[in-house]
Amino acid sequence: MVEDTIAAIATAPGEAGIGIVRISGPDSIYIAEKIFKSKVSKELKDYPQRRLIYGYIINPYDGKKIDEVLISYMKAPYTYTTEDVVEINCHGGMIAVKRILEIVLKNGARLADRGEFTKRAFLNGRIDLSQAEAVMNMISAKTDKGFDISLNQLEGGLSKEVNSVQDILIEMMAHIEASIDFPEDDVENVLYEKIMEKANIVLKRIRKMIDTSDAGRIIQDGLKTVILGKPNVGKSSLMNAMLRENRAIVTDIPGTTRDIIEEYININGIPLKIIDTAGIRSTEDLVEKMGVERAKENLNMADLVIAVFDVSQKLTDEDREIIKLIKNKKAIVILNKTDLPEVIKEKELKEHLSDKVVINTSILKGNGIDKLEDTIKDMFFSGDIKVEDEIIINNIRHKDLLVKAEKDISEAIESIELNMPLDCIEVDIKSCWENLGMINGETVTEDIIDRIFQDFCIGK
Ligand SMILES: Nc1nc2c(ncn2[C@@H]2O[C@H](COP(=O)(O)OP(=O)(O)OP(=O)(O)O)[C@@H](O)[C@H]2O)c(=O)[nH]1
Ligand SMILES: [Mg+2]
Repeated sequence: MVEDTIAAIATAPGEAGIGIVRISGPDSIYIAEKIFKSKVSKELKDYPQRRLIYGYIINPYDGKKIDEVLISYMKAPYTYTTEDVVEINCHGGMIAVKRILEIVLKNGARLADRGEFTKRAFLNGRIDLSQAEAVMNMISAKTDKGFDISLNQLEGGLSKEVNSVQDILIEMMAHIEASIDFPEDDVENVLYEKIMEKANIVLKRIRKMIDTSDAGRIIQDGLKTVILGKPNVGKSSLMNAMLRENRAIVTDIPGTTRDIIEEYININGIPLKIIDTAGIRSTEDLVEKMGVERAKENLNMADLVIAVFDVSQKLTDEDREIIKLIKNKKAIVILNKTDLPEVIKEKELKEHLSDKVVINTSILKGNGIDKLEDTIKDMFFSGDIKVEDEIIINNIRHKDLLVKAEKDISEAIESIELNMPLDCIEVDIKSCWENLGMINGETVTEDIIDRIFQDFCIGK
């Protein structure tokens, strides 16, 4: 258990109805008693816990009112951190929360580090590491589905699966240990068979989790979609049409967009992180040149490219460069400006783009956008993803560890096939167990824990 008492502003800065200052630790109720004055001249401890109590925060040194508040206190261990917790609901905005935090700190609390409340919940054993990480993913979720996946993890969905796979690994190690200690008790062949069977189950279950990670990442961060094309073909117009607002500047001057513009949209339930880029061309203009470089950099990390061409203009070298750039990418080709007389023929372009879906649009007239949106959905999600009853990996750290665990168990299987000595096999099984343990925090080191919580927001 931690000895000191921490405090932080738990709500986001800015104008709002209320703000919340949260205190956790052994002194939190004592501190609250010093600075709180109820409307009906009772002490804080005269009220039951877990109730909102109306009154004032006062400066205990001069008795001056600091704000009108609703305060509640919750006693250990049934709290977020498992410690005594006090929450002060005060007026929103910058001033009230800051004043209250100051007075709380002056009376014995220490300013909480990032994620320290959740870290305490983890260190005190209320939640495991994957659940703590789920909390952060809920806060940073960009979509409803992303939120639901993390909610499932917070409720222990992922932990349960990881623990259960770990249990199988422990059984395997126990079998091996027993036969090393009492070699005459078990017929070796039977043991190898038994271990093999279990190893295959472990492999299957780890793979099943890994298989969800692409969808999980897309749901969490959005499908990274880069709009690419030479200048003036209608890339920014497309972005605006998909966003249904005039986000990017559109003009008939080639080279209008010079930096990348990123926005989140939801298309048929799929979150898209859509990125408009500077038109690709060789240019002497330094700013535009950097924009073109950025466009190409973004291309490398894209899940999907929407390549836009202008059918009213002849195919140029710039178009050909685009065709080359998207060759090995998941891409949809847009033939835009079909309201104008067609100069590029679809057939001609299709010769270069054998495998790509081609959609005709007139963004100006609003034609073809629906078809584009349907195509995106079909490309990435054939079925609907049900997040309620499925474990979906939406955290890159978890995915990396699962991949390591997969490698360990695959190596164990290989060793079993080769009839390697039991203690060799056990090494891989143990490593697999350890890698899984880093997901739920069982085998994780202090510096990794610190690093994980560094990414949290203040006050959580
Ligand atoms: N006729 C016609 N004009 C269009 C269509 N879509 C876009 N435009 C026009 O084409 C011009 C360029 O559009 P933008 O969206 O700025 O093109 P861009 O590809 O973003 O251009 P850069 O940012 O310079 O690379 C604007 O005048 C648009 O109104 C279309 O379907 N038909
Ligand atoms: Mg543009």
